[in-house]
This record gives sequence, structure tokens and C-alpha cells, in this order.
Amino acid sequence: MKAWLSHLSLDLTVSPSSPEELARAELSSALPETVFRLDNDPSLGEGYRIQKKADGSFTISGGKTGILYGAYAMIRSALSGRGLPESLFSVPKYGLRMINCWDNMDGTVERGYSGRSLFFEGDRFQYNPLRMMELGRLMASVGLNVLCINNVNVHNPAQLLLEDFLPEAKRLADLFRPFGVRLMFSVDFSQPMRHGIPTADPLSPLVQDWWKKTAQEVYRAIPDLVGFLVKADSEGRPGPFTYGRNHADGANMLADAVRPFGGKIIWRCFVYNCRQDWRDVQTDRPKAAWEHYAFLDGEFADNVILQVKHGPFDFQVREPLSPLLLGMKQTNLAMELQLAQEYTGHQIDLYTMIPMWKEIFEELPADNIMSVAAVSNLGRDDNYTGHPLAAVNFYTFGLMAWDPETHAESAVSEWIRLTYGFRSEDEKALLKVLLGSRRTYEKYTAPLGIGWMITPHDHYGPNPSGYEYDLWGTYHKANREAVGIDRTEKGTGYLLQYPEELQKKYGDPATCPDLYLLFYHRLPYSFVMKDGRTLIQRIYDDHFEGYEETKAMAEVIRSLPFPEPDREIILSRMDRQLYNAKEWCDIINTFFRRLSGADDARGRTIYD
Ligand code: GCV
Repeated sequence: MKAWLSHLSLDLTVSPSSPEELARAELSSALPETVFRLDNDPSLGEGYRIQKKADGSFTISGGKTGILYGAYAMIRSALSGRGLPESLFSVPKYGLRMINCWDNMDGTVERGYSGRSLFFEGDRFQYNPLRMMELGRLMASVGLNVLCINNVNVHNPAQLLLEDFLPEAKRLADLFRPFGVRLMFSVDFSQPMRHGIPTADPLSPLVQDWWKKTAQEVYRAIPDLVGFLVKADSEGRPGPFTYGRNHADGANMLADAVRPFGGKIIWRCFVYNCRQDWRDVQTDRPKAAWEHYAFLDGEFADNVILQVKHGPFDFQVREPLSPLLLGMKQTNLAMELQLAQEYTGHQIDLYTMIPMWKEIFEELPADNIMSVAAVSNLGRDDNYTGHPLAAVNFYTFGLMAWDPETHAESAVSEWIRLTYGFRSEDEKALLKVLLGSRRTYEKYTAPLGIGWMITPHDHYGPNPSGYEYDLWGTYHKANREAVGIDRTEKGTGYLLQYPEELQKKYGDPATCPDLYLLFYHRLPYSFVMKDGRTLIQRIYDDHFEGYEETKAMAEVIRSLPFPEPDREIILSRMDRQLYNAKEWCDIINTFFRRLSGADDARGRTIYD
């Protein structure tokens, strides 16, 4: 990540005062030979237009931040060897392009794999202003414009973010502003109760007044704050359900409080029963979000955005698109992705996300999806992302949030060029490894869409039955004959939450794509797949292949001329990935062999 920035020679100790000034300074330090005219055209908003003139100079037109995005587009293009575009017009597809940090004020980061918090330590703000500007620049360089600095699980004393810490928060917002990055805060729904109000009931005038007064103070300090991010009634967080109210009651009350200031409420839909009894076969966790929200379609205020995780579970390696993203047509929606590799290798295993995002964005039809968010993978480590190659996910998320049509291969090669400047064969070799890394990880972990065979709580490494008798609603129910959950109308009925054509496609194992088979169906090990293999053989084959591919990947990685300190970090993490892939492969295969009694048709070693 830093490596990409190191191509830009602008000295950030002289802090820019506006996006336009920053654009001018970046262009003249990165491309000193070229003449640029910056033309303020507010009608273009965040978009930009680039035009080459007959005299060889370029005009970049755009609104306040549009000019800045245009400047970075030029710089990325020139430094990655594509040359300067002679004519280009670009506008972002999504209005809010957000990074959600899960940072706690004690300095820890929930699901953070890159060191401690960039913003907090010892229950207070503690940050390096230069790094903040570097982060602002990283975000702006790929078009990201919103930063939520604190965890959606709001722990003490971050509840106070709204009050005691306001002067500090204001200073931080001031640092990010020239980069076109606006802040957002996560808030605790029960916050009024820490201020002598006896309830957090959204219909109580006392509560409503408290939020209005608080919003006023916050917006006085930070007039361009995006608004509040809320996790309510989820995994133990307080919310409207305590008072017999629904989530429209809760979100709309907060929306009223921030409306006078142009603020928004980003309300997360990650709501499910996290105290399920594994014996209960009626409840099916993926159904939960739809059951809580679909009937409220059209009931949310116009400054509320429902933020929906891309899949119905929780950032597993493979999940179908959440039905809420397809079905809530009268509601503003944001889709939430996760850069932090919580279930996908902890920034130890290579896992490049853009191929997965391409699949997700291709299925997103609705125009009511106005924003995208990603859970941050950043931390205080020197390289920001722990694993230097995990930075490709941050970079390409920005490009995709701006333009979901972004070509995966070009985006990843651009990042490699800007970061390492390898000669062409090395670039190609790394590109292949990065683009294939998600599929490889998928092969050696839980099979065919079933998810959750990971070590509980920590979420790294295999434990096929770790979540099987737990409270979280994440079961595979493997026995001697079969594995998977029937989510068709004959089973839990989850599939009925989708439009009819998808019900048809996924409802029949013969047409359901293989990689989703065990998400939607309960099938015997002897089930014959489209290519003629039995289900059990496919599970064995995928796992052996996943490990073999990891070995091949390691060979390539070892041969590449990464500079230090990246090289040492990359190689040591690659060794840990190899170990992890072998553990997964052997444990999953042994687990299924012990249950099914089936031998591998190719006679490879599966342990007794
Ligand atoms: C911030 C999962 C994670 C939690 C996270 C939660 C969420 O359950 O394991 O750490 O909490 O998702 O998205 O709210």
C-alpha cells in the first residue's frame, strides 16, 4: 500500500487546504512535464472530464472533489504505463464509497489483522497526523469518500465519541477534508441512557430530544459528517426491539435528528438470532434479515440507508447475494463487503477479492443500491494491511465502488505495477497467483457453499464441527449419508425469498451451480454431479487441488523479486498459508471419509 504511495513524491507535511489545491500539487509533483488546467464545474459533482488540448495540455473538469479524482486517474494511468488518456469522462456509480473501521478506543481492532488501531489507543484518540493524511490520500487516490472510524460494536468509552471527544474528532475530520473524505461515527442505540434518560425507546420524546440536541452539537463541530452508523438488536447490541418497536421506528427517529444538517443514518441489517438452539430446525439464519426488514420496505425515511451484508450469512467464502439487495425496491440500500479477511485467511493466506466482487456486482440489479461499504483491513502496521499483498483488496475495492464494471485483471495489474513495478513476466506470474487465490482458498476450506467449518470465534483454520452444536445458527448437519441444508420450499423455505427465476435456478440440484450446492441442498455423498463425479469425490478432489495449488503458488511467490521488508513478510506468511492449507485439506477430507466411509477414487492419502 505504502509502496503505491511512494511513487507520489508530494510532501504531505505541508498539508493541503482543499481537494483542488491537493490535485494541483499532486499533478505537478507526479507529472511535472505536463501542463494541466483545472476547471471547476460543479455540475459534474464527484465526476470528472479529461480533455487533451491541441497544445498538448490537459483540462480536468469536475466539481470540488471531481477534479481530485480526475487528477488521481491521470496519475494512476501515467505511472502504470498506460499513458495519459486524451479524453475521458467518469462518474462514480455509488454516492457513498465507505470504509468501515471496527476500531475500539482501547486500541484494539475487532477482526483486525494489521496491528492496532490507526486512530485510538488507551481509551482516547491517538494518531499520527501524517499517517492520517496518507490514509486520506490512499482513499482519494481510488475514489473512496467516507471513513467510519469506530467499531459498530460500540464499546465504552466510544459511546462518548459524540461528546467528550468531539474536539478531537473535529481535528481528525479537518485532516481528511482536503482528500474529499468525510467521517462517520458508529453510535450506540442506548446512548441516551448514559445521560440520565430512563429509556432508549425511539418513540419517547425524551429520547428524540436527546438525539436532536446531540446531533446539533456534533454537526456544529463537524458540519460535513456523513452521519451515524448503527448496529442495533444484533449480537447483543441494544435496539428498538427492547421497546416493542421495529427498525423503521428506530432508524427514522435518528434520521429526524440528523436531517436538519443533511446527515444520514446508515442502519445495518445484520440481525439474526445468535442464541439459536442447534436442535431447532425451524429457524434458518440466512432467512433472518428478510424476515426483519422486507415488510418494512417503503417505511424508512429518505435519509436512511439500510446497509446489507452481501450474503445472507456473514462474509463466508461463497454465499449467494442477500435477497434483501434484490427485493427492497422502495428503500435506500448500501451493500457491505469485508476487506478484513475474517473468514478468508486473516491476511496470512492470500485472498484477492475482486473476482468474488465481480460475481456479486454482476448480480446486483437494483438502482436503489446507492452506496457500498467495506469493513476495513487497515491497521497501524507500517504497510497498513499486515500482508503487503492484501493491499490489492483495498485498492481494487475503491475502483469497484467507483465503477463496478472495472476489469478485474486490469485493476490487479495496475496495482502490481504501481506497487512493485515488476518486469512483465513477474507481473504476469503475480497476477495469476492473486487472481486465482480466492478459488484456491475456497477449494481447501469448507466445500461447495457450506461455509462455517472454521475454528470458532477466532475464524482461522479448520474445525469442521466447531460451530455444529453452537448458538450461532451455522450448521452443516453432516452425517453418514448426507451433508447440507435443504433451503428450498421443501426445506427451510429460504429460497422463497428470491425472485422466481432464481428459485428455479437454485431450487433444483441439477441446475444449481456446483459451488452453491451445499448452501441450498442436502445431498447424499453418492449424488452425481454435472461432470459425473460423486459429491464425496468432488469434496476430496477440491481439497487435494486446493493444497496442490497453494504449493504451486508458494513456488511462484518465492521466485518473485519483492523488495524488503515486503519479501520477508510475504514469505513467512506464505509458509503459514501452506501449513494452513494442508491442515484444512487433511482435516476436511478425514472428516468426510470417517463419516461416509468412501475411499478416494484416486487412492490419495486420507487419514483414518
Ligand atoms: C463487528 C461477525 C463478526 C463480528 C462483527 C459482526 C458484525 O459476527 O464476527 O466481529 O462485529 O460480524 O458484522 O457486526
